[in-house]
Amino acid sequence: MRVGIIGLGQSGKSSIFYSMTGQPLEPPSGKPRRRLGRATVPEPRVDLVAKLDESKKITYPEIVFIDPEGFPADVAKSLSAEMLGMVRNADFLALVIRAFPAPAVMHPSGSVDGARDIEICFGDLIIQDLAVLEIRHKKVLKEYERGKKDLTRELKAIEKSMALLGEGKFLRKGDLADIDKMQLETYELLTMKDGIIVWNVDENAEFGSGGRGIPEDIKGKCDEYGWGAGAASLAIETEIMEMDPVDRKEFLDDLRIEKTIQDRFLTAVYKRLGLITYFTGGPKEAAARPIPTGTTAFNAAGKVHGDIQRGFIRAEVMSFIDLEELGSVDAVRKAGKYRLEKKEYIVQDGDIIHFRFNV
Ligand SMILES: Nc1nc2c(ncn2[C@@H]2O[C@H](COP(=O)(O)OP(=O)(O)OP(=O)(O)O)[C@@H](O)[C@H]2O)c(=O)[nH]1
Ligand SMILES: [Mg+2]
Repeated sequence: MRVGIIGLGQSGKSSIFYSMTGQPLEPPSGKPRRRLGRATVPEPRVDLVAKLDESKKITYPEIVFIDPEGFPADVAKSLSAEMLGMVRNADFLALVIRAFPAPAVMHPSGSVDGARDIEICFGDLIIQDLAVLEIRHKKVLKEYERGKKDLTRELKAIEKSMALLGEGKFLRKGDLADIDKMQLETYELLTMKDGIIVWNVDENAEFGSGGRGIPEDIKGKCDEYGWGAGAASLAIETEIMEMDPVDRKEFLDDLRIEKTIQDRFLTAVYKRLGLITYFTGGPKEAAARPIPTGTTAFNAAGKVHGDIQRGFIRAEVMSFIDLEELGSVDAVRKAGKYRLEKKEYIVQDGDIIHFRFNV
């Protein structure tokens, strides 16, 4: 799972990247580049799975963050094609919007106006998708006119999408049929992706909407485009990262912050992408594996290893709740709660699966 961070110059992109991955801010390299970092999702259930299986290694779910870096701040008044290219293969976008005044930090547009910046950034996502679709349209049309009539659907999907973008709509919110969306799947269109606006507020702001909260109209705007929105002070979050755990707890209590941006953000990504977690265990490794809701046992197997999918026989499944309650795999078996499932079985959150396969 990959999350692409985007935003205007000096909006707080590298600050949130630091809060999520622990990779500190670096002096600007002067050249645009992609920084990659990993965040581990807290998942205490895998600890119990590992304990019962005496696994040597525990693997927690991970989310990779992409921080496009090195764009000269004074020209980053909009999202450049180069920056957006760096997050094209992300599954989810985080758009950082500056709402903190801090006169010492320059704003590429000269003034702090979050609503304006969202307008600009959403517009840039639309422009980039239009550019991609225009190129595709030319190519597909040419082949279609040469007689490749099986391209009719794809051509229609492209044209419909271009019209929607032309009206200023995001493709995820436009009335594209599923079949059209399928035609465009490989294009990695930005406005098809889900995302969240991170409203980066002043560290001294008061609580509530317009202060340390997210203004109602901004929230409304995000709804309209099918995105989520949340407020955070990335300056405070950066400070939290630098503390040892004991001080951290006290600091959070003092500021009446219940959860850090890391907790909040990772939970939100899971929810919005409809991810659930299942587990595999064994003496070598116990792993928590995120998958989209509705994934079959067969496809889940494929994510562990191609061989396991190819040679799939059955999935042995028990649920984490039963294991926790009954205390051992044997007890789960005795209670008749250890099941054998076929390829088509839809994996549930908390399933502990042992794949039987033969290659
Ligand atoms: N006062 C204040 N400063 C902040 C806040 N968030 C970020 N900053 C500062 O703003 C500057 C830019 O933050 P970065 O996280 O580097 O922003 P960026 O979007 O990665 O910047 P570029 O990569 O240069 O486009 C840094 O000096 C931060 O310390 C905030 O909430 N309050
Ligand atoms: Mg940066």
